Amino acid sequence: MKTVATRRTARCLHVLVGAAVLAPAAPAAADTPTAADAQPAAPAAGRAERSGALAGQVDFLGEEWDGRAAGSLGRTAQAVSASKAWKRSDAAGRRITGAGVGVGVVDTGIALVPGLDAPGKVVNALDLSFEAGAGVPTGLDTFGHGTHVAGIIAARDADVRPGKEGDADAVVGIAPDAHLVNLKVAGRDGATDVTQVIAAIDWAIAHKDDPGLNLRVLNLSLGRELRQDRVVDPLAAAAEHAWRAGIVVVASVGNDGGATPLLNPAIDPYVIAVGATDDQGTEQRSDDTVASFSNAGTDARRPDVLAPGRSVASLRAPGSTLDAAAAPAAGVPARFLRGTGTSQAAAVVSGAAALLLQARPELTPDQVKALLVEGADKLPAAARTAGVPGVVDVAESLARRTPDAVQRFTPATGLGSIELARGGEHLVDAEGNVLSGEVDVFGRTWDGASWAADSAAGTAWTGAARGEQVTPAGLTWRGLTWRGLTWRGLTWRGLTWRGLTWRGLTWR
Ligand SMILES: [Ca+2]
Ligand SMILES: [Ca+2]
Repeated sequence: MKTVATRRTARCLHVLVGAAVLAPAAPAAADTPTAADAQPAAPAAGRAERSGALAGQVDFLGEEWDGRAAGSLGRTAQAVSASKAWKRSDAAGRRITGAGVGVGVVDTGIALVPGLDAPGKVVNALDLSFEAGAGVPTGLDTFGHGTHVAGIIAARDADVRPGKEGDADAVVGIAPDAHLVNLKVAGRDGATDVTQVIAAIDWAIAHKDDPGLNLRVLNLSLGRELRQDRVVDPLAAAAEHAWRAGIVVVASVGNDGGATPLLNPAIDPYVIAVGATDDQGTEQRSDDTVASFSNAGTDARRPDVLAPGRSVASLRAPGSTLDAAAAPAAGVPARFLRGTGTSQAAAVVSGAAALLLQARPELTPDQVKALLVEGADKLPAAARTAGVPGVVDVAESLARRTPDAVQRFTPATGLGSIELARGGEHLVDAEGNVLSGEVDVFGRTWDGASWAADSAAGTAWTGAARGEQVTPAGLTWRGLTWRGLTWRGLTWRGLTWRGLTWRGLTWR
């Protein structure tokens, strides 16, 4: 893992994007929670990698699919009443399944596996990973996190006929007819620099209205510790810029649990901060609780909503890092993995936001957030506990009148430190060179003022032919060309990114 701790060693050995605790290869019968499954916050067996700002877990699920089982996508869709929403229609008479709404996924890429392989389902928009141009197909998920997230948001198997999304054997995500905009920022190791994430957010702002894209939601199943006032933090500012551009930003609160503050950018008050519920491995909802691993935050900032995050079944990226960590044996055919974490919960909410936006395309991000928060249901066990948000109930949100919601927090300037925005997590190359300080991923001096102006104006990216399917070739972000080939010639401190090796692992 190319991350090192500069402070608080115990919890800063992080993969930088939507990391996962890599559980040992323990066979897990489908639908039977494993020991590791039962304790999401603490890796159960001796060899598990504490790798995450968003440490999560994966378990092998196999070929079986029971859409009524705990943790299944079907049950997850019921838990947030998406399955009810699918039976309703928008003003044009189309059923509400997310049709026409684009959801940007800033993650480890997306594998075009069944469920995500329909024409137009995934737009391979941008690949800023170190794998780009290095022999890995553009946008391919070699880590396994992005595909899992994408499946939760918008999977749809080809054999699921319209109107049959709620069938028990239907493999569908929360918004089965939404399309996904693949914004890949990390490769096989799951590591990325904060400037890569910011660049991806900037891309979404600049290209949200490209023909066919209609990018209205941005899923950020990632986060870092906030180490400076969010009003100056560049990552928080990027998220706010997207929000003000009309994009609903959905972010995971983090998997450290307890009173841990929300991660950045979920901690930004504008965005939708999503915590996870634990269904206790049972189908009934009466025993559901806030997941122990879900950051509760502080009085200054709590999660906005909750959604299922325990052992959520979704699509597997064959041959990926998580796949190898979760599969009981190499070569075992399987389509599904179960993932545990607030990454999964955020994906559920991104799907729910897409449903709302199909039904009412005129909604502002503030209104989408208000509708989701107001419609949410208190968990039975938490009904009288202050500061515990409700579980998304998208059917109720759809039934509510559009509120006159306008958030008025102090806007972020983004003029703070890019180094502090890394939250103590750094890329490290094979020679031990650490990417740190007031520089971007190219090692160039970070100019916060000019970046903030470009980002807010949606002009941080140039050179892309709008309306075309975009690859990094020829694209520039603030004067930097993000062509895959340039990675190999990178000369930052003699860095050869392709030689990156896993470092800084902690096993426990
Ligand atoms: Ca339950
Ligand atoms: Ca409700």
